Order: sequence, then C-alpha cells, then structure tokens
Amino acid sequence: MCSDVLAAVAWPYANGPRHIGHVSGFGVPSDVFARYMRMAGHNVLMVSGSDEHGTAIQVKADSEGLTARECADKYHRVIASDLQGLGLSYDLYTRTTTPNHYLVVQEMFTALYDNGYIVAQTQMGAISPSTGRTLPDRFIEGTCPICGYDSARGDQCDNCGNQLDPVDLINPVSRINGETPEFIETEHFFLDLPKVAEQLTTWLDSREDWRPNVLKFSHNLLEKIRPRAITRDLDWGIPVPVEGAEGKVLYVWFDAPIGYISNTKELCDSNPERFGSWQKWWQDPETRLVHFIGKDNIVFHCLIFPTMLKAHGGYILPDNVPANEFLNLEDNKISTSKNWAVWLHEYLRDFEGKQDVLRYVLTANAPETKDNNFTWKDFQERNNSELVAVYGNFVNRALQLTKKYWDGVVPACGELHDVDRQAIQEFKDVKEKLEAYLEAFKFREAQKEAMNLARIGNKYITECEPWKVWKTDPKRVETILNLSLQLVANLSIAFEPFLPFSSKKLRSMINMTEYDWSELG
Ligand code: B3M
Ligand code: ZN
Repeated sequence: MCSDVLAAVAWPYANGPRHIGHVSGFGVPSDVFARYMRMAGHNVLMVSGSDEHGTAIQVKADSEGLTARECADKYHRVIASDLQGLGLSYDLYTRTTTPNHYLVVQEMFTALYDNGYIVAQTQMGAISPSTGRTLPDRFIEGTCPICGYDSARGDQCDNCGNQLDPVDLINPVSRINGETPEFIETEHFFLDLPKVAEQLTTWLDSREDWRPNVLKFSHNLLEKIRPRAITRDLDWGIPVPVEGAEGKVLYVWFDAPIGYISNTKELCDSNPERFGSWQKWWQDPETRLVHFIGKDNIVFHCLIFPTMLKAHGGYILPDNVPANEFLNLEDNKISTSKNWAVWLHEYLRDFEGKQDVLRYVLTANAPETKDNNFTWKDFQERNNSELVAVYGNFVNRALQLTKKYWDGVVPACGELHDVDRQAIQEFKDVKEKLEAYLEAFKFREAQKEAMNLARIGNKYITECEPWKVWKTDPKRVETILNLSLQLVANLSIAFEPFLPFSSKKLRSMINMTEYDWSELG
C-alpha cells in the first residue's frame, strides 16, 4: 500500500564542514531509506537544512573573526554542496535563517505559550566576570556531574546525552577566555515538559518496534524530566515573540526541530501540485514521520520536540527514530577540535567519482546498535574484495560474455534447467530478506543481502560455464546470458538505495529506463 513517508533528517550545525561521523549517523541511512521508499512506490519527502543559530555558530564565528551570519552563510554552502555531492537526495535542503522559518517558529512558540505549556521561571545563568557577557550553552564547558566527561557543555553532555544547566557543571570555564564564570539569577521561558510526560510515556510504551537503545535512553530521561529553558540572552537567534522579552532569543534546540515543519511548508508552498499541502504531511495520522539522527540528538527528537508537537495539538508524532550510535575513526573518537576526522569535502575531492565506495563502507560499518569503527584498511578491503571482486566482477562477466557471444544484444531465454531455477529461487529468498531488513531500518544487513545477489550471479555463471557450453550448445548460452543480464538489471535496482551512482551507470550500460522496486525479481 502506498503511504506518505516524511524522512526528517537532522540539521547539521553551520559551524564547519561535515565528516564521516555525521554522514554515517544521519546522512547515508536517511538516503538509503528515502530512495528505497520512493522506489517501493511511496510518496516520500526528505527534508533537512543547516542549523544556523545557537552558540555553536557564535563560538565558531568568534574564532574566525566573522559575524554569526557570515559564518552560517559560509558553512551552509559547504555543507549543502558536500551532502549533495555524496548523493543525498533531499527534496529540500534549506536553512534556519529563512523568513519562513522565523514565522513558523514564532507561531509555534505563541501557540505553546497560549496553551499554557511555556512558563517564565528564574534560573542561575553563567556570565563572564570580566566582560559581563552571558555564557549560555557552548560558551561554557566543564565536567559532567553525571558521567564525569570533561568537555560537557552548558546545555548537554555529548558523552552521556543528559541535559544539563550551566550551574550543574563541575569546574565550569568560559570557552572565550578560560575564566571561571559567575552565576546570577536570570528569568527565562521554560517548556513545561513534565506536563506532557505521562502522555509521552504511554506513547513510547507503544513503540515496540523501535531500536531498544533509543527506547531505553528516552525512558531514562523521561523519568527525571523537568522544565527546560527555551530562551537565551543572546543576540543571534530568533527573537522571542513576547512583549518585554527584547534581547532574548529562542534556544537553538527550540527552533531547529521546527525546521522540519517550516521546510515542508516551504516546499509545499513552492509547488502544491507536486507536494500537496504541508498539513497533509504533519497532521494526517497516516503519514509516517521518521527522524534520522545520531544518538546525541535522541532527547530532542524523542522527548522535547514530541512535547512541543503534543502541546501545540493536531500534529503527528514520529513513527520511528532509528538513531545511530557513534562512528570511531581508526579506533579513536572522531574529534573536530583534534582534527581527527575524514572530512567529507576532502574525501569528495581526493576520491572523485567514488562516492559509492564511501556510502558502501559507511553502511557496512553503520553504528546501528553499538558504536562502530571506520578504518582505511577496511575501506580498501571492502572496495577490493566486495565492490570490485563480487559486484564489479559479476557485472563485468555478464556484460563481457554478452558482448563476446551476442555482440551486446540480449539473447532470448530458452527452456530453464535446474541450475537456472535454483538461481532464481535463491534470488527470490534474498530479495525477501533484503526488503524485510530495509523496512526494519537494518541497513547493514540489507546491504549484505544486496551483495549476496551479486554472489548468486557469480556462482551461476561459474556453474554454467557458458564459455565451454558455447562449443556444443550455443542455444543454452542464450538462456544463461539472458538470466545473467536479468540479474544485472536486478542488481541495479537492489543497489539503488546504497550505490545510486553505480546503479545509474549500470542502467545506462544495459539501456534500462524503468527501475521501480516492483521490477525486482
Ligand atoms: N544541529 C545537532 C548536531 O548537529 C543539531 C541537529 C539539529 S536537528 C533538528 O548534532
Ligand atoms: Zn555526561
């Protein structure tokens, strides 16, 4: 049955280029899913954009001597072009600095405020004793009181994922000049998360097909949920639409997830005939909303944003949030500050035309259930012994043999032998597994099955030995090559979600125009 599927993919901060850790967490899996769903006949929107507010951008801008806006402009361009370069098939990749986004966010705030889910409260905020500047979120760092991680931030610990307040940090220091902040009472607007907690618990309890680690993490956080400040004393951000709140902006994590809605609105308003109304995507209970994120974003997508959607009323909640764990590089944590990363723009420059190899390796090592590792040795091995020796070899054999014996024309299929029937049956079994894995967000396993199709093809050609049969029974070779070429066509379909560049090439080699998933088999 055809359904509406909204793939809502995490919005990268426009504070620098992206690395393989990011694209393994949210990028490649979201694209595998969206491409598969489109081919399976669903109505798919894949939306995202650059996250341009917040202290992540301000800190970077300060370090480069830019304004926050200049910094956001600069990295939005880099990120958008890199993600597109890797073949991520967004319907719209926008940004959070558009007037449309400001409007949608302010409307959401006002609705939540009017509905009684936003309340004013005082909290202890950090300020710099030497400059008087406020030091929210990423402007201060310290030791996490929960897990002991020494680079926890004023709003969240990236190691254990817990939400923090600046005053919670042990040994807090300013990232601007290393001084110890002072704490003063400040008034802010808080999102009343406990008010919706019971509903969220019931909702999470009903999500039996979610990844266990995502559910466990969300339930744990929900147990200790408290109101969270959603405004900041900063000048970079979306102004708080309340009289008397001049000088305050909305917390970046309040505005960014609303980007999923404002993006959809921008897209639908630009072409309603093609995309329909934005309400259809957000207010119809039949729509499947799926978020693709890294595990450090779970709290925002499984608790805070759903709270906002509930508090507003009329919106659907995510159908699934298949969050990924982290990817390490050569057994060490990827680190921007230590420049320990494979940067996407460098990969795309140094391995021109080899996007699919990176996509393949990232899916093969996807951190779906636990942290995983990227190594260059593994990259080389998977390229040589899987992509070249299995996939490439099979395609090459099937096409070369057809060229040799039939001058490149697809021969007719004659009577089937046992070996043919067996290959067809094996193929069907693998196809079923492949689909089941894709539906269940198990992309590593799915990709393994797609590669098994090429293995079936290699085994089939080796067993049939068309080069020997040719001498005695050329008619039989027609059938062997016909089936081999059908397998090649199927490979191009099965691999389209994973290796879209190669699949396209393959299609042009065999002159194939249709490539719906229903053609597979
Ligand atoms: N920009 C966090 C991150 O890049 C954040 C995601 C927003 S999703 C709405 O990790
Ligand atoms: Zn922690």
